[in-house]
Amino acid sequence: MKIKCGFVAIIGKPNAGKSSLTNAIISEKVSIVSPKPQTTRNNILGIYNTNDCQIVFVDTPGLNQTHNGLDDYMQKSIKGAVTDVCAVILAVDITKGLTKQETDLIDRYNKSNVPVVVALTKIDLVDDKKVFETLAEFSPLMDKCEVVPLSSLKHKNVNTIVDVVKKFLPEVDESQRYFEEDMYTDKSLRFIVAEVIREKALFYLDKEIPHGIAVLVWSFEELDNIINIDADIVCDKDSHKAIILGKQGSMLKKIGHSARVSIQKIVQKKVNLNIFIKVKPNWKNNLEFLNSLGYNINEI
Ligand SMILES: Nc1nc2c(ncn2[C@@H]2O[C@H](COP(=O)(O)OP(=O)(O)OP(=O)(O)O)[C@@H](O)[C@H]2O)c(=O)[nH]1
Ligand SMILES: [Mg+2]
Repeated sequence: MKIKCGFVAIIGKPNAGKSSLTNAIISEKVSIVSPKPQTTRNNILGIYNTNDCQIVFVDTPGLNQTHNGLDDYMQKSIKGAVTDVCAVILAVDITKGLTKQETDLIDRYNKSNVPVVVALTKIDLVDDKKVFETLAEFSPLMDKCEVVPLSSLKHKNVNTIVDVVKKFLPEVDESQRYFEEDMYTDKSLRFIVAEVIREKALFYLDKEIPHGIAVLVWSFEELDNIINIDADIVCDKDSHKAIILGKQGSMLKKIGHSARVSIQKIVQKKVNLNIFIKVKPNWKNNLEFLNSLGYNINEI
């Protein structure tokens, strides 16, 4: 049997709703989401499988300036994600509107014959009038891209965007699926657990601290009825360590509790989670450490 099969990159500004859209399409927590920009740090595959197609969505970090080794890696990841894709989904937050950066990108992909589908995200936050006005802003670009207004939160038009990108995929023999049909991401459970801890830390911590941390799961022991997990939250400075710990460990407790609840939902098992805080100055420029986090610097 023939199926539609291929890769589709999801790109856009930080906080545009790329990871939320990935999760909504896949109906699993593939990629972490937070109100803070620059949540996603590497390309994460969300694999959409049906009888007649396999679409490999590549969730990417937000388009941004680079200041250190990690930023560099994040921006290179985006470039890597858009090579050899059948289409690009450009996420545009409707509450922020269309900017020159996005119209330039649409032009650039158009010139390289890469189909662009704009996901106009977060429409649940605006009224219909705003949706129509924003769609009108796209009218000069209508021969260069398709636009799907959607809400990942309310699951509105999420299936529509899947149908739209599907038509850009080649038809191949069923045996040519890139991944097994029951796989929904390329990431290991260990990586997902580390990301969930980081998501909770991003949620509870403020200012520059969320962007200065990394999470390393260094022990993952799955027993019959429980999973024992040991992880480090790594930060840059002693002063950050004190904040992450909180008064009498209260902040770390909050992060640990909500991470454990989320992880238990994913693994459908009881979880014993121990989190430690380590200070590692300048870790964002430490390539060996970045590799140990699962950011495969050498692969891109
Ligand atoms: N109301 C509403 N909020 C949304 C929707 N989609 C995303 N968000 C919120 O927007 C914020 C950013 O969402 P993410 O999915 O993390 O955005 P992202 O583009 O992956 O961000 P980075 O990884 O930082 O580049 C979060 O607070 C989400 O809850 C939506 O459809 N409706
Ligand atoms: Mg993201």
